[in-house]
Amino acid sequence: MDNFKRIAANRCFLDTDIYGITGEKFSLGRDNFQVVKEMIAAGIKIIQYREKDKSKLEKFNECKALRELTRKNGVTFIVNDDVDIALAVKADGIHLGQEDIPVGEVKKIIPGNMIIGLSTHNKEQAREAVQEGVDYIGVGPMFKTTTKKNLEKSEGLNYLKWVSENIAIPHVAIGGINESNIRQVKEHGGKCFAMISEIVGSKDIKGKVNSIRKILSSS
Ligand code: TZP
Ligand code: MG
Repeated sequence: MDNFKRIAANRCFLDTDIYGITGEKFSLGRDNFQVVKEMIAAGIKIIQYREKDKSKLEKFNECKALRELTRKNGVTFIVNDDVDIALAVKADGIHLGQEDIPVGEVKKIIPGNMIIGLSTHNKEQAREAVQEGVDYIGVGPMFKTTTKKNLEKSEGLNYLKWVSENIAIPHVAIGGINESNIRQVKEHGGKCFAMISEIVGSKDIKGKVNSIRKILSSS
């Protein structure tokens, strides 16, 4: 099955606007379940569970509940880092970083229809990701952000432009994207935009998503 078919088969909406990612400490006191409910109500169709400081059990319990919620609402659910949790809750996909278990090894233990996303920060990593057969790549960071510790170096917008012109698999721009710079990201080839703080840190998630969508549709 090729990437696009696999993504379609998994009801994965990478060609449409916003890729939501959790981050409870940026969520203004709301828990991940509440925030994901609000993201879904705002029409976000792909959501990644990402928590760096919680125990395995906490992450598993949250993912179990979020898997149910996303399934009921036809939303694609991706788990960051933890392949075991992705498998246990039957997530639609797993998102890996350059320092996680290698893609080839992960492929040996996940079902063939599970989506694999891989974060990339430069051309070499993007080319390698294609070779390894991932379904989509994360591209970034676009801008400086304090949301991620040990932020990688990247040529940001220029790297995204190169990806959009040279890499055939779907890509998701990430890192410091907000309402004021998203137009620029789109102008550099961005098609799908991952955001943590701009979405989860918004009091009115639906209002925020609507105004981002207005910008995207007018540019
Ligand atoms: N990978 C590169 S930057 C980043 C991740 C997970 C953090 C994105 O968070 P924000 O708040 O949208 O800048
Ligand atoms: Mg990781």
